[in-house]
Amino acid sequence: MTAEILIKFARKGIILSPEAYDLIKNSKNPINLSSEIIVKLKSGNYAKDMVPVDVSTIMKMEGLNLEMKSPVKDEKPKVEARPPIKTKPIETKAPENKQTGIEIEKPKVEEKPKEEPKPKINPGYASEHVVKIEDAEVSKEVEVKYKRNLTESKVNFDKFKVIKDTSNKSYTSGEIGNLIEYFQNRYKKLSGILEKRPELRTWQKINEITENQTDLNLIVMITDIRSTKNGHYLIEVEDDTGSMPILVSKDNDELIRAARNLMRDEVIGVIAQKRAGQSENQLAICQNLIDPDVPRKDRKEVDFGTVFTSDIHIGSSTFLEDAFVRFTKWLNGDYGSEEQREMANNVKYMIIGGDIVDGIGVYPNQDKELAIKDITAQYDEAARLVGDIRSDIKIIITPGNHDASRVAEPQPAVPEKYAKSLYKLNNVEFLSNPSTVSLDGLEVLIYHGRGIDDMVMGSNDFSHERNDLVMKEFLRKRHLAPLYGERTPLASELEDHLVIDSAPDVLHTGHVHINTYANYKGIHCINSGTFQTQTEFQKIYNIVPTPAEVPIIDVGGIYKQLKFID
Ligand code: D5M
Ligand code: FE
Ligand code: ZN
Repeated sequence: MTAEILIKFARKGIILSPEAYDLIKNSKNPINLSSEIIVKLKSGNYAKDMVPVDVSTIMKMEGLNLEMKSPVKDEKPKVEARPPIKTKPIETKAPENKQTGIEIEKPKVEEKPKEEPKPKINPGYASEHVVKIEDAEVSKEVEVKYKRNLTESKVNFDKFKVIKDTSNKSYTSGEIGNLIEYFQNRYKKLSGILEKRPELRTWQKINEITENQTDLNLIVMITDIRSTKNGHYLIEVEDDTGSMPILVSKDNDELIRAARNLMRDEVIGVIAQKRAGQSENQLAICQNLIDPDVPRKDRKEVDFGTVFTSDIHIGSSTFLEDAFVRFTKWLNGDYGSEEQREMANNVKYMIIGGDIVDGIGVYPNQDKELAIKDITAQYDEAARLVGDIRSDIKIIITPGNHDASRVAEPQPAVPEKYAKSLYKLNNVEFLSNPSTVSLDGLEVLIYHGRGIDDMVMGSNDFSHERNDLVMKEFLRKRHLAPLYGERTPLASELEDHLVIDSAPDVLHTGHVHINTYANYKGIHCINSGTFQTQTEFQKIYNIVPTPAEVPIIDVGGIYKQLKFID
């Protein structure tokens, strides 16, 4: 916990006075309070370099949740510290079992920002691909194939495959042993990927290092990262046989840059040197850091279109129903220029990557912004709107943090009991978050995207706007939530389902409400934005959404972004 708080601040270039640290440590929820303070500092006029914070700075911050721990009963921290992957389970306390029933997310920061959001030009935004769907007259004779309830679909979906769906694969019994197995599994999967890298062909375990050896090739999990007084990084690493410290020297620019984005709990290859005669696990000097990374992929030349959506937030008073109806009309061939209707006619798949509804009780005072205050009624409304889409488009629905699934990831598919009316539509598939599908050979990894929040909080190099950079980092790290249990509650499973087992053709995320596009080694990295305007909660975080823009991988495997709003 101590290290966690200090690292959190250190990463943001904030120095705490010992008194300020004590104040935070003794608060009821130190990790949340730390996040609140960091957010406040980031939205204020503070210098980018080291910011000193003492008790009076904290006291001056309005609206902080500064509740102190009661002296009798200590509050259990939200996330248990990760046990070393080599230890055997002993009498440690079991982590919360997250899989029973629906959980409502804990209240988050409630304060207003001091500054108005500034309009920015976002280089991750795919402006050159944007096509405005025109408000063209469509003649009544236009042929609408397979309109719902009119004609039955004859489209062949034989080549559609679910590659990975974790909905029914929650084995966790909530024992600490599972948490160890979870991390051992993460290590095993990622070391399996790393050991194929030529630089790591001769890798060894920490306990195999001999006294006279100088060159070390290791595959390790990061336990701790600290910057030293002299500007070096000291990384504590472990494998299933032992642990040791590695120094990244400030004099190696390239390595220091790579080390900036290292995250606790990620698995990497380390090439390092130690002095001969120095005992096995003494400090070694880092020569190279190797990410698991993805191989380059060739573009799949598909003969159909796929539309990517997420964060529709049906039930919210800020849901853009008109724009969404324009989108469904376009899909049905009832809207847009002739060429645009032709594009719609080729669409075979539609993905809804989470937050189809706004849910209830997701953040404080959300009910004030709800048009529909009942979760089942929200899914009924979703079924009405989505049910209007022609029935020969296969619709894949995965949950987000606003849906009626457990909040811990991986999230099982939205349960039928809340979404009966959606389940009645025969062209809808419900899958987990994350999940992987093959759309007639086009492999799509769907992930709602809470891991993006963690990466934004965990590194100065990332922001919500440039979530395209975060998606690339996910692919390099081969993991969708590298920072265990920061903001993304992870269920302790026997298998780490957030490891990117195989390189997809498309990585589809949402959650952030900001459309971005990047192509990383031939992989389309797509964030599908939202159909919701800015909420009060997003104002706090200065998140300016890009609503009603729908990315499409069109015939030929070409990326475009369709705009349904002026
Ligand atoms: O997320 C909507 C937006 O709010 C998205 O840009 C992420 C941001 N968000 C959501 N939760 C958090 C937390 N806990 N910290 C920081 N930013 C957050 P939605 O899931 O639709 O509410
Ligand atoms: Fe959302
Ligand atoms: Zn979300």
